Parts: sequence; structure tokens; C-alpha cells
Amino acid sequence: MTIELHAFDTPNGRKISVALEEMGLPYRVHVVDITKGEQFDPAFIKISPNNKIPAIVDPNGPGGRPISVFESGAILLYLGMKTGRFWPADGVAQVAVLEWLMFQMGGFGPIPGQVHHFIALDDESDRRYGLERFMDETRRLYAVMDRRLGEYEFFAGAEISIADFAIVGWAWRHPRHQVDLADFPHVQRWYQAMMARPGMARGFAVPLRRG
Ligand SMILES: N[C@@H](CCC(=O)N[C@@H](CS)C(=O)NCC(=O)O)C(=O)O
Repeated sequence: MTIELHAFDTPNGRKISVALEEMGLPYRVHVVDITKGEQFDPAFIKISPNNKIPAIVDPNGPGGRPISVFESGAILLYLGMKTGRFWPADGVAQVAVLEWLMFQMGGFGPIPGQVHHFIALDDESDRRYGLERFMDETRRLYAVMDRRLGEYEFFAGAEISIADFAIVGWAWRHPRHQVDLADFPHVQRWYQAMMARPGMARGFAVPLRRG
């Protein structure tokens, strides 16, 4: 049965389109244009109470009943558990996936997101302060990822997982937060390998904007 994906063309939206493509799940896109305030539509808030994309509705949820899920990390976990794909069966291996998924949700997303905000400001002193603070922290997070990927092929170890889908959504925006991946060679190696996957290419190509 077709999953309804409510999303826009942003890192958090792309995490879910790539996961759905990689998992081979049938889905239909409903564009929620956050530049036009569509995230405040009462019908959308019913499935995403924090008025943010992404959200999904799965007509065939647990017990065969429909379910909606908001928060991209929760959606990735839901889809991983539903399909048993990109989510290991082994409890110890699950911990590594959870660690790197939470690393992304709590840090490598909110922090580069602040860079995206401050970089667009007109006021020079506001921009300088914000960028100094959040650029440094963004680069520190890239260094953490680089160390991890110097030891393992993927974030959770030898196998690709939903944690990689979470992180690639934000790494995809490295030009916007002005990070040169050549400074983080292990991240660059991983990013190129991720982007070479056909499922990933489909997930980034699916239209998440109108027109
Ligand atoms: N923690 C949330 C963050 C989602 C989020 O920030 N979505 C942004 C686009 S990337 C959004 O919908 N913004 C609209 C708004 O804040 O009104 C998640 O990971 O799903």
C-alpha cells in the first residue's frame, strides 16, 4: 500500500525520500510548501503537530491500521522497523544506529541549520557573530564524522543504515553551509559512495517542490 509523504525540498524532507527509495516502498509525495506557510494548514498539523515537514501516513501501519508519523528521526526508525531494512536485527548493532541517528537529530541538522540562517542575514555584525559560533561548531561536527568514517565504512559500522540516510540529508547541503568536503576526506569518501547509489539518486531527484 502506498505511503503518503508530506515533505518539501529540504535536508529533513530528503532524508525520507531517499529512505523510501532505498527501501523500495511505494509512496506518493504531497508537497508542503513551507515558504508559503502550508505547514500551518490544520489538515497538516493533524499529522505533524509541530508544523514541520516531513511527515508520513502509512495506510498499513501496525495491526494493519493507518498511522501517521512526524519527526524525521521517528519516521526513519518507523520505516526501518517496518521493513527490517537499514535497521539491524541485532540489539548491539541497533545501538550504533541509534547513536548516530541521535547525533544527527540533535546536532548535525540544528547546527548547520543555524549557519543557513545567519549566512542569509543583511546585518553584518549579527551575521559575523552567528557564523563564528555556528560555523565553528558545524566544522567540529564534520571532524567528529570524519573520525568515525576513518574507522568504519558507514556511521553504524560495516553496514549502511538509516543513520546514513539521516546524515546524508544534511551533508547534501555542505555547499550552503560552506564546508569543503576535501577538508574531511573520510566524509568525502562516504558522501561520494552514498551519492553513487541508484536509490539515493532517485531519492534526491524526486520532485519535492511544485513547478
Ligand atoms: N526535528 C524535525 C525538524 C523538521 C524541520 O525543521 N523542518 C523544517 C524544514 S527542514 C520545516 O518544516 N520548517 C517549517 C517551519 O518551521 O515552519 C525533523 O527532523 O523532522
